[in-house]
Amino acid sequence: MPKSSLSELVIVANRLPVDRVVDADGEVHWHTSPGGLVTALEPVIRAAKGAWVGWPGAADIELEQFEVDGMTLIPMTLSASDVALYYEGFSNDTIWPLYHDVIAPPRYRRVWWEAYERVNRRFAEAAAAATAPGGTIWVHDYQLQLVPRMVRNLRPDVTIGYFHHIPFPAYGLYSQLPWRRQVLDGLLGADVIGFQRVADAGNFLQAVRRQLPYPTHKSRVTVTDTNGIDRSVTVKPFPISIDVAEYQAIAKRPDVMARAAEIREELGHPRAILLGVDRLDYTKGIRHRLKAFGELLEDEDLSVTDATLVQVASPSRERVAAYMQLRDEIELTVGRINGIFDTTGHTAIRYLHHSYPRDEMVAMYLAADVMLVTALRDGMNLVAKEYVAARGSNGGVLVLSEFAGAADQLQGALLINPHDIDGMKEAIMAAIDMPHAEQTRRMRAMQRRLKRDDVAAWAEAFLHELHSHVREHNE
Ligand code: GDG
Repeated sequence: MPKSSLSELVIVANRLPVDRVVDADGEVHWHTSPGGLVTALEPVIRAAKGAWVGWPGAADIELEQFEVDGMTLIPMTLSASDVALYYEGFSNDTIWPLYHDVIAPPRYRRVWWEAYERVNRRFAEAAAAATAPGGTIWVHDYQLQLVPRMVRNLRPDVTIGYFHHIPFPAYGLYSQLPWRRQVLDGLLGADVIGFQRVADAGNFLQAVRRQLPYPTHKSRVTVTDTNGIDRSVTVKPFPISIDVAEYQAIAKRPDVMARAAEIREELGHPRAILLGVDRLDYTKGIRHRLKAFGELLEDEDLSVTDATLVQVASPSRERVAAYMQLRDEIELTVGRINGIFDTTGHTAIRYLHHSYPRDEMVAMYLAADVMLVTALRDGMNLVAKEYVAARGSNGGVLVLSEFAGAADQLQGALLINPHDIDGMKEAIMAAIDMPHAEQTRRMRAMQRRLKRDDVAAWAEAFLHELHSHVREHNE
């Protein structure tokens, strides 16, 4: 890259923030995907003439770097074997289950680890080559845990941040990882390491104390680099959020409100619509949710005219065996429950194995009286925050797992332990029966907090910490 086009700020994430769109003439275009991360980072990236290093999402795509909405995108090519070993293997079949409290058994395979190292190195090299002298590199998530150290070795002049979107497990589980020291050392290449929850940061610090000879004090680790020089690393929680104003605005649009009314009508106007929106993932507690709802119908606490559960389960990681098995189990359970309880006019569970446009998701949030977020373990869970933002003054009840990071901020929810099926059943009934005044009181409190702590505030807090860390340690 010519020196003049080097960037002051480079984001490194597994995925580029764009979707590939093929128009009627067969021409390929790239549109920024409307995720919260892009929205939050777009203004900062634009101001810094920033770049984003990532994978376009399909194997063997070779692309030159290109510009979208004032951002330079630097696409990384992954071969079919890289996808199978680094992405589906080590990232999604080793780290993902291990870091989510081994809900599914993690598989430890040396060829996957070797591919993970190899691909992390290529991301690090691309980021190092794109960054201006003294610039900033912000690495995202569990697919790229080795990148901070690799970048530091290549570019000791740059400031490096890392944000971890998923949980960091307790030491007793983390210690299973055959490459536990290498991963900690990879992360400690950063100046600031951000986690979702206080507990995640605590687990990480505990793992460092048990595995590495570096002293820790409060939220600091003193790392001795290979050059013998001591360096301080800050480890802190930065709970991520959503673009609250954007969700509020969509929810107020007449077409979206009309669509919400239409959804209620299509479902036959049950007394209560319950909603679940998740990637089809074993961490999300979809089976536990179905079990609780099925038992409420069986016990005759509810009937299909009282309540319908709409479950959006968007397709995810479909080539990983644990996900194929989960899909079979969920579809079997939904079929059983519907077979027993459906009538010609009403369904117990409307199961939707699709992805929807964001407007349609917001219409569903508006149509739903009760939102069920029953994750067994979840870094944050943005769906919970989106529901709260979209509701405005319409009331509605959020039933939220205490094992989702969002539970730390959304205290007005009915908090549950999803392993306790009886407790979940009670919370669902309490949600359905909650007086409207109490619903709005709880919603308002959550909305106030959410408005203050939106995704822009999150990005600002992280970058502020990163820059003050550097000032403190260079003076
Ligand atoms: C990881 C962590 C952490 C889902 N289906 C559709 C759709 N979605 C959108 C939701 C939401 C996002 O996807 C999912 O975010 P979550 O936070 O709920 O969960 P993960 O995908 O597991 O995300 C998580 C997050 O990273 C951020 O740090 O919170 O803990 O696991 O925005 O609305 N969007 C559309 N159609 C769908 O069918 N348009």
